[in-house]
Amino acid sequence: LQLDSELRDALGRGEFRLCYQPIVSLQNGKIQGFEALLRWEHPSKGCISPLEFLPTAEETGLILPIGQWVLEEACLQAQRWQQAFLMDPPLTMSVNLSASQLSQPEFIEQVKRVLQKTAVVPSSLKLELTESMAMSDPEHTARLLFELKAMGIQLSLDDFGTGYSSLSYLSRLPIDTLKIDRSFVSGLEKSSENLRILEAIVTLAHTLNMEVVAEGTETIEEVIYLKRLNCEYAQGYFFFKPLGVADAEAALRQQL
Ligand code: G
Ligand code: G
Ligand code: MN
Ligand code: NA
Repeated sequence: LQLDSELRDALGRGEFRLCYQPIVSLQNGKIQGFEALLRWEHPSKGCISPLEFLPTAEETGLILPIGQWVLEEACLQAQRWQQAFLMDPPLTMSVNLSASQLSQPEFIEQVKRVLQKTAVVPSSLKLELTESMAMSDPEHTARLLFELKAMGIQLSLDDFGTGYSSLSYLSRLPIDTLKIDRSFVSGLEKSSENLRILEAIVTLAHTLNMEVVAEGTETIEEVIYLKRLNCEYAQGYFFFKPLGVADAEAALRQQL
């Protein structure tokens, strides 16, 4: 499999696209925003998940131009939707970052350029990083996150609960949102242990003035528990799968 050489050409050939998974308010059931999820439409192999090509993209450094493309495309889409669907607050767009993007010296400049070029409201862009990314170079990451925050951008900690972050360090980072990993959410109604962990994470987040997104919400039972725990948002197949642009627009139109 010539993954790396094919990956190199994929960007130029326009083979990448983004799916958008709605993030839903548990208070009113409305779409608060989307998470942009990368897809590779391979000419012969069909749709390839990022799980399959991100490791190669990281190794080869191709993640940098790909990540830049993702950021720009997601911001463009967010700006279009904000114009077409007036919401208060404006709908958010969450974008996953990779470790190498964060360690790139030009990262802040690139984000600034994308914000200018796309004219998206900075506070509606949410950048997602994982605990391990935050922990790998704590001082550098902290400085970077405060700079992004000063630009008005929101920050989310992805897959929360699966990493090894230091809570004292985390509490000093300007994170707006904890995204609870789906391993704690799925089967919530059948696992009193998961339920207690979830309750503890929500309490922790609220103590630190963070909001909570429950990932991988698949059943009505999970939704009922999450509401009871005062979790603000949910994302998952119970509400929506990752959607193409047309389906995402149909979902937005439905709630007008
Ligand atoms: O889209 P899916 O749910 O299959 O995503 C699989 C994994 O790929 C997830 O861990 C997700 O965070 C990651 N991922 C999806 N899109 C992007 C992206 O644009 N950039 C990075 N770095 N990771 C992504
Ligand atoms: O790591 P990250 O949280 O960014 O990854 C998001 C991934 O989770 C995407 O690959 C998306 O397709 C997947 N996903 C979204 N909702 C659900 C769900 O309800 N159940 C499961 N199993 N996966 C989901
Ligand atoms: Mn994510
Ligand atoms: Na996640």
